[in-house]
Amino acid sequence: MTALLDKKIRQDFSILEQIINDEPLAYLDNAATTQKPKQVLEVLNNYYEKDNANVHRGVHTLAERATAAYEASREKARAFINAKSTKEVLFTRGTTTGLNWVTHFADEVLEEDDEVIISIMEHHSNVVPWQEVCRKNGAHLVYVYLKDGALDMTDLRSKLSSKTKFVSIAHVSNVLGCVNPVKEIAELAHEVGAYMVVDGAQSAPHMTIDVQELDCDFFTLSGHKMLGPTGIGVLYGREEILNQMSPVEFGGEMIDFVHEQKSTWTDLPWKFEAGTPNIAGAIALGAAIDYLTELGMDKVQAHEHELVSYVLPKLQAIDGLTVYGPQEVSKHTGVIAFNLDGLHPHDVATALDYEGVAVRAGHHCAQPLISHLGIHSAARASFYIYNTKEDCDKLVEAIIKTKEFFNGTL
Ligand code: 7TS
Repeated sequence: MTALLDKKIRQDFSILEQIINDEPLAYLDNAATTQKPKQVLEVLNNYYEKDNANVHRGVHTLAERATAAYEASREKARAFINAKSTKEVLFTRGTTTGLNWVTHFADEVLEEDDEVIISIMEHHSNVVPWQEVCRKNGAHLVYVYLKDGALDMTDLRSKLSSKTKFVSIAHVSNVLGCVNPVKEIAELAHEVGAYMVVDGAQSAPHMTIDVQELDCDFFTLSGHKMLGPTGIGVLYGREEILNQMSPVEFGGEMIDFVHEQKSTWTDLPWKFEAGTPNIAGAIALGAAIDYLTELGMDKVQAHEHELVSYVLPKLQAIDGLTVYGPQEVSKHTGVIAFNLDGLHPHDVATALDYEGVAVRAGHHCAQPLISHLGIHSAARASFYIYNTKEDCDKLVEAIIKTKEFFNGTL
């Protein structure tokens, strides 16, 4: 039992106590979204029951409380990723919004024949906005491919040039489960004068993040993948860049002064937060950050590593089962995508659900990767702080049972 489970954290997640199809639930779809502990739900509820008011405008007590709690969460998010200043921490709807805002900046910077480098393993939210901005500006989207189930750094080096203006890479792949060396890539990107964008949707929930150490220009995360509610996330941007960058949305909250024909913008970070923000979401994200910080991100990572060390060899030993991404335990995070020979992953996921095991099946919003792997889809188990070795055993047993069932009937 790891230090995390000694603290009996499962008691904080009553949703996990459910019986699904006569079986205790093994929730292994954490890369899609994580469950929320009671501490986060209490903060959310408490805000609406006691402090609900709009932020940055009222002088009454509730408005002051709401504003203070909202801005306190920004400070928690700043500390969580070690940004220099809260000016660099923008609240968004999530990673997708964050990456769209970055490509809005790219739209102001890119010129014809410039290049944007991404990898073949990117989530659609780190592909489609770049496709659009490249198409509009006559720039080219250049892909880095794989080696041994992970990013091919030789390929990346060979594609960097003075034409490269942005490099945008997932810190952790939501399919391959590999960790990309984004610090090293940021250094290479900066050598050719390019901006470095890190999609941290699958890393921020699972490891310590230090944007200053990574030396990236932008970093995105989604609150719902790290115990927080949906509809809230963070875009980190280097202050000098955010100062140059135009706001993406216009309206209330983000202005300094509005004249009849033109307006001026307020300071960072509010210049980017037009309209009433997701106040409750931001405050609850702050509670999620408190929860994770109290556990310790090193312990979170160690716990998941222990689960992967336990389950990956068991999965690899199943005849006819292919695990995607790196095969070594040391290189694989708690995202494990797989296929069973001759079985459609949707059938596998449905059969696992009969056993109370929740996994995702499909293209995982990474169609370029899925095509590159020469498959149509995959099943995926993904782990988090509240998962146990019993969950791992349930997964393995349910897969073996599914295999035997289909082999017997096909
Ligand atoms: N980037 C990566 C690497 C992701 O895994 C996801 C979501 C996103 C970006 C987008 O995050 P959002 O919060 O804006 O939606 N990934 C998944 C997944 O793997 N299954 O469901 C959502």
